[in-house]
Parts: sequence; structure tokens; C-alpha cells
Amino acid sequence: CYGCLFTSVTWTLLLFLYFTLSQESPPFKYVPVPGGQSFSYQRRFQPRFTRGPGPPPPPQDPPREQPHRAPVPGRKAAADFSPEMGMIFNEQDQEIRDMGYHKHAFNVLISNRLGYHRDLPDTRNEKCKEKVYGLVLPSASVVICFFNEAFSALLRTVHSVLDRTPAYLLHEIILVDDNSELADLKEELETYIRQNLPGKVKLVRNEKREGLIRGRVIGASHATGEVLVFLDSHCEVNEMWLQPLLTPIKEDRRTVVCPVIDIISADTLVYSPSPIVRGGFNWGLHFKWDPVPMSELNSPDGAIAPIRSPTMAGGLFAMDRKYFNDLGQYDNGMDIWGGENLEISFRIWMCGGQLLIIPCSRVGHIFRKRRPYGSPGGQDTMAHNSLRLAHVWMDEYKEQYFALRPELRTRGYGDISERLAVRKRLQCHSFRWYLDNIYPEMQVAAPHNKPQQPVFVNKGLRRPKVLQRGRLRNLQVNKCLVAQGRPSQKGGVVVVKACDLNDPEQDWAYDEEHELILAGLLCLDMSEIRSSDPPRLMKCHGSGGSQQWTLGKSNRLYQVSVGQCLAVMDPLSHKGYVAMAICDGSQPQQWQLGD
Ligand code: UD2
Ligand code: MN
Repeated sequence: CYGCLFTSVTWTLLLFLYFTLSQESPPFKYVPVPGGQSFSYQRRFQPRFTRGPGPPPPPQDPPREQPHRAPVPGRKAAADFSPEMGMIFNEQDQEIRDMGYHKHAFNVLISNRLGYHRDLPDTRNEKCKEKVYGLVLPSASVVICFFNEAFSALLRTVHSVLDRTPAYLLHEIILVDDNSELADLKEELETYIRQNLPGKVKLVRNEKREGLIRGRVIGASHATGEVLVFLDSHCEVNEMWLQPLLTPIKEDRRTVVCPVIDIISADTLVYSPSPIVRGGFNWGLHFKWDPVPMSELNSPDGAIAPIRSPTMAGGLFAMDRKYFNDLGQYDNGMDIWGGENLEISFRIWMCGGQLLIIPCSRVGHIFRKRRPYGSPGGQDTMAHNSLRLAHVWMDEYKEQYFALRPELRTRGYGDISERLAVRKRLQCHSFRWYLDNIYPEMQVAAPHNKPQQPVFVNKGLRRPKVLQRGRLRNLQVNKCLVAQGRPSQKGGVVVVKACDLNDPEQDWAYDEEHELILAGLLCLDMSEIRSSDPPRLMKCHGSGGSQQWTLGKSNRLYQVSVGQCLAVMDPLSHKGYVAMAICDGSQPQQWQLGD
């Protein structure tokens, strides 16, 4: 009976589609980190070198007049965020937090408490939610390369992919351990994968440290899916992240796509949306975020249409696997970190491809203030890698780089003949063509001119509303918090002394961003220092975390990123020292703001 056969085949197909497409992210689960963390601290930290791309800047002021922009980044985005997530209860918590900052440069205490699964705010534009993607899309191999990553951050990256990707599109996840030294990664990861993630998650271990560039090439060589998706090891993918990336690749295999990189705060782990910006660079060969030119936003779909981007930040992108190989993978002569993102961006555009940012795909990334690792020999790999890319791709424009870094003009950079052969084989355009056609905004300084001023300064005007103001009085000693020296002195500490209602230098403002600003000048700050150190007065940065305080319940003054409360040290001493302490509701921790 052909009719019956047809009906049963149709039903099977419909049921299959229903089950694969209706996969929703699971409800919030609190999964404690099994086995706990081991904190054997090794003195292996080399001096830091160049910083990563940093989070995209806040949108220019005023954001409301730009309906095409994503919502203003802000801590309010995560509705379920509890500022007390980082609360320190005992010395063990304190050690996890302090060691975590030291080893990973973010708040590992909060990361561990979040566990491996969590809900995220859906940061997409409303129009994205109405978009329908074809069902027949290429399958994806997700490649995640890591070195000494915090166990909970790595596992949250992996689980977020498993939780938010339809199974039929996810071919596999390939984890490349770049010869990590941390005990839990060496001993527990394999067992965790075997017991909890059998099937799709594969672990490849490098026998020696290769760096993220060769690490990704190794990961890609193990992949068998149609599309490669690269992620950093401290990401969380958001709702419907993958389909919008695969669709343009399916249409044209020479299209390389990046999601919008949302911001996961290193201090609080709060997930908040990024504005829609695109990638650029400066003549120091550092990546930077640029505003999207009007010409890109004029399409009818302005708010959500893919945006042509001159460069990518580097960590998060998807590319047809065969195209990745045809285009020359990466430069294997580049070490550890840096420069590969500009190299692949130039290569894509100059050799016939295109690079797009897809506003409807959102992936969060923990943006750290410093890189917590060095290179094995302590070299500046960024300079080495940039030199290679300048010599291979930038033609006469490499002089722009040397004008800023004259000491590199004569520095060796190894053999680049294989890369020059790639350029020749692919018959790539000149760098001049790239600048003229893809990045006309880039200004070229005439030789010997002063370096040009940045064309665009991403500083939105920040005017957070003041919620409360006046003296900040400690109720036990009945004294007020003031700067030990001048309130304008950056890095100065604070102490308590006799209150004076008429002294403007004792005036604190508590604003809607939870900052405490003294005399309208500086913010009370607990940067990445040990949680028991005293707070300092620093320039207000407006991104929460180390400057985020909650003033409330039982008069305590709670600091979000250290998870402790401000306390008067020795109530009987006239010195008036204050410090952070485990919140216990005691008298020295009672404060009141107002006159
Ligand atoms: C950015 C990119 C990063 C890379 C880099 C330039 C984003 C969000 N991140 O810096 O992917 O393109 O710029 O090179 O765009 N890792 C190793 N072995 C190493 C060093 C690092 O496997 O020797 C891993 C590391 O664990 C992480 C990834 O490589 O998963 C990227 O490193 P990062 O997070 O320190 O780089 P980031 O985000 O500062
Ligand atoms: Mn990263």
C-alpha cells in the first residue's frame, strides 16, 4: 500500500523535525562543580603583554535615538542576577576567589557557583525572533582550544553549546587541551567527558604547548563536520545562535561569519548585550571596534542584516571547513596568541571571500582585563605574529606599522615562504585594494607624519542618576568615610573620621549604576586585588564589578566583585582604617548614607 507507506514516512519525518526543532534550553539547574577545585598555586606567571580585544564599547550617546542599536549594555540585563552570588562565607571561598583572579583573571568563585548550565537573557533584537531559518543546513564541528582554563568556565562553554544547539546540526565538539598544567584539567576532564558527555565531545591533547593558533589548526584537522565553529573556552552561546551563522555559509561557502560577542563580566559573570559594532584595526596592528557606517545600515533589514566587517576579533567565528583548508588555515609560524585574527581577516577579504557579523547570533565571552598566562619562553608573541602578517599581507603599508614600532624593522620573523605561496596560489588582491574597498575609513599617515588621531572615540556620555547622597557614616564609631589624602588622588585609600556636614570632601553619591562617588570625583573601587585589601579611589569606569556596591539590608555596604562588606578595622583606634571583611552584620559593618 503506497498510500500507507507515504503517510507513515511523512509522520516519521514530521515527528523527527518536531523533536529536533523543539529542543529548548533546559530550565535553570544548579550543578555544583564535582570534585571541587584544586588550587595548587605555581609561580608561572610571566609579565603580561598586549591586551585582548576588550569588550565592544558602549553605544554612543544617546542610545535611544538609535533604534538600530542593541540595548545599552548593563547589569540590569540579567534579570535573575543576584549581587550576592559572589558572597564570601569563609576562608575557602576567599581563597577560591583570590586564586581564581590570579590564575584566570576572573571571578572563579561565581563561575563555580553558577555551575555548568544557566539561563541567559535573550539579547537578540525582536526582529531576529521572527526570523525563520531553513532546516537543511550544514553540520557544525565546534572547536574549542584551551590552556589552563577554569574548569567551570570550560564546562559551561561546552554545555551551553549542547543545551542550545539542535542535535542534528551539531556534528561534534572538539576540545583541544593546549598542554594545560592545572590538575583538574589533566585528571578530571577526561572522566567527566566519558561519564557525562559521551558521543559528541572529543578531547585532543597537545603534547606540548602550541598556542591558540596551531591549536585551532590541530582541532580543525580532527573535525569532520561541514562547518568549523571556533569558540574561546570561556563563552556561553545564546538562544538560536548557530542557525543564523550556518545560513549565510550555506548560501556562499566563501562567507565567514562572526556572532555578536556579548559581554560576560569578569567580576560578576553577568551576561549583557553588546551593541552592534564591527571590527577594524589600527596601525599598531591591534584590533579595535568601530561603529557600523550608515551605508551598511541602510538596507530594509537594517537592524538585523549581516554587516560587512573589515576584521574579526578572532575568537568566535564560523567557516566552511573545506574553505578554511583551501584558504590556508592559519599561519603555523605564529605562536601562542595574537595577530592571527587580522591575518585571517585580511586573507579572507583579499583572496575572494567576505567576512560578516551576524546580529541575530549572540555568544557571550568573558572579557578579562589581563591575560593570565604568558608564553613558554616569555617572548612577545604578538610582535612576532604581527611582523609575519605585515611581511606577508601588507605590502608597502607595513611601513605604517614600522613607523610606530621602529625597533621591529630589523627583527627576524622566521620563514614566511609558505605563506607567500598561499597568497600567490589564491591570487589575492593587494593590501591597497583591501584598504580602498573594505576599510576606506582607515587613515594612512604620510611618511614621517605624526601618528593620526583616532578617527572615532567610543566614549558615550555617561550620566547615571544619583539615587542617594550625603555623608557615609559608620554607625558604630559615628564617623564618616573620607579620603585619607585628597579626594582627587587616584589610588588613595579611605578612612573614617569626624563627620562634617559642611565639608564637600565628605560628600558621597550613590548612583543607579551602584557606584559610590566621592566629592563628584572618584569611585570607590576594589579592583582585582586580594579580597581582604582595602578599597581605593579610582576613576569611575562604569562597568560595574569592582566599583559596584550594594547599600541596603541591615545597613551593610556590600561589594559585588569581592563578595565582602566594608568594615571599620579597629573601632577604638583613632587611625580610622577600614577594610573588606566577611559580611556578618556586626556593628563595624553598619553604614548609613545621607545627611
Ligand atoms: C582575542 C580572541 C582570541 C584570539 C586573540 C588573539 C575573542 C573573544 N578572543 O583574545 O580568540 O583570537 O584575541 O590571538 O575574540 N589558548 C590556548 N593556548 C594558548 C593561549 C590561549 O589554547 O597558548 C586559548 C585560551 O584558553 C582561550 C583562547 O585560546 O580559550 C583565546 O585566548 P584568550 O581568551 O586569552 O584570548 P582573548 O579573548 O584575550
Ligand atoms: Mn577569550
